[in-house]
Amino acid sequence: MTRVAVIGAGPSGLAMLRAFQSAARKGEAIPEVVCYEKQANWGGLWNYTWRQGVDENGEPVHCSMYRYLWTNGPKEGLEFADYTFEEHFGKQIASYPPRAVMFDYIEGRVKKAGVRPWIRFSNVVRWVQYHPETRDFTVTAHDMVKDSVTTERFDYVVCASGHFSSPNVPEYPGFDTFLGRIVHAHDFRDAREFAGKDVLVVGSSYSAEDIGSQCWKYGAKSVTSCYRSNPMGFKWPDNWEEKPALVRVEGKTAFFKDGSSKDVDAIILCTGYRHYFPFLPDDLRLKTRNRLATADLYKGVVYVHNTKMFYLGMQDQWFTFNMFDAQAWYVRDIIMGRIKVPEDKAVLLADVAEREAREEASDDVKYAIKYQGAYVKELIAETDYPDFDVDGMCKAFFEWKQHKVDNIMAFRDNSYKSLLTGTMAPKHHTPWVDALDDSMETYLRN
Ligand code: FAD
Ligand code: NA7
Repeated sequence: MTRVAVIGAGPSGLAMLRAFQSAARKGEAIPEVVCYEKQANWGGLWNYTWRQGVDENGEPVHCSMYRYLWTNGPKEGLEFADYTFEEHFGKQIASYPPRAVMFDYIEGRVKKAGVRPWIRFSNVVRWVQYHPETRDFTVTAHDMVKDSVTTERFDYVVCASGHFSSPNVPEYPGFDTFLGRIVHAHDFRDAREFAGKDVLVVGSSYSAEDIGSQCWKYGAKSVTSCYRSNPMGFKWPDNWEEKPALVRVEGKTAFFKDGSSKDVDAIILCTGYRHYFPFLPDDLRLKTRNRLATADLYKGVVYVHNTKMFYLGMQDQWFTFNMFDAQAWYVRDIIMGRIKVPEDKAVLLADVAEREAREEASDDVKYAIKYQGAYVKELIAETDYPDFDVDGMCKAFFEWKQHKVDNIMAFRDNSYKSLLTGTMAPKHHTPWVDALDDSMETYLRN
């Protein structure tokens, strides 16, 4: 029997399981699927833990999320086409759910699909090897509950281990003698820790914006953010200042490229993440920057150097859950022989080069959103994943971008219409700045 190994039970890995399960439900013979998940539960980054550094097994903690995280884009842009928010919650809910609400939604679909028995939890994949003579793989994993290491044979490997977990941690002169706390976004958990403090946020992307906003919301005395390339440029509150690049720190003082300085109590490095696959040998390991057209992936999913190896969710992301679904359905159909991957490697490489060139043709944000929307459409056109209004989602993302420009501390108070059900989301009962309790119970009280 054909065997498929899936590494990771986050949204991407779960999409893979759901894709196979939906084929099985239609009466098709599917391969045996084994999903290895190093955490004790599913949900990937959305499976929140208070832990930092290493987990209960001494493994690097996967979670990069924090308490009080609400989605950074409208939920209407990430809705599963085969499982709507209304189906899950029995009603339409407001547009920027907190993490716990999102976890519940992610879990609802796979609970319904009944795929939990396919997952080996607390199983850390240690090594994957391809055997050219038998044209198959062995996957070696450590079961942390049984404390035993297994090696099993598979015909295909799908790597869905995520790429926002292994932090990129730069060092600046003076860090080793800084008289305060230095933490990377990956280890940031609770904004209340920084109440009453002067906080410096390094970076100018999503983590910098949101972690700075969290600290501000939960009572930081001041927020200073600094950018290496481009400022975020929002209309910040009075006690938030945006500065050019950090140069060095001395004692508690941070010095910036324009010669200015600021005394700070804490430095939060929102300096991004690395694609990191310590369990993969050179011939299988993806090496790419965080971008929309990942290196070496035909159709964004098939590893060009070994077409039995797949990667899900390795792109930088405007689209998330429904893009992972589009990818998973596509990979499923390759494995099940319905979609053929060209045998000529030059054709695969040309596909990658074309995607890269098209991405690089413009650095306009709307262009980038449409680019990824077109990619989602390209994949779903070839599978039976339910068709959905991708252009409508792009439009929602354009509006979201504008809402942030209008008021960065209030963009989450806006509502959107579901592109799946056509229902308008209710306005949330409390403005985001005042909503300090973000439990699921409180959020759903609309
Ligand atoms: P992950 O969620 O990272 O899941 C990967 C899984 O693989 C994990 O469960 C991990 O334990 C497992 N794994 C890793 N290594 C191994 C191994 N060796 N053996 C076994 N298992 C392994 N997206 C949105 O749509 N909206 C948001 O608001 C949003 N906010 C975000 C906020 C933060 C702080 C971050 C970091 C990301 C956010 N994202 C958001 C993007 C996020 O990437 C996706 O939502 C989603 O979690 C990606 O799913 P994934 O399955 O590809 O990866
Ligand atoms: P991103 O989006 O990869 O952004 C990383 C940021 O860190 C970006 O502003 C970089 O600046 C900056 N960076 C990287 N290295 C450095 C150094 N050495 N010094 C200063 N600044 C640096 O990561 P995020 O964590 O913000 O977002 C990741 C995901 O989490 C995202 O998809 C969200 O959904 C949540 P640059 O522009 O490269 O100069």
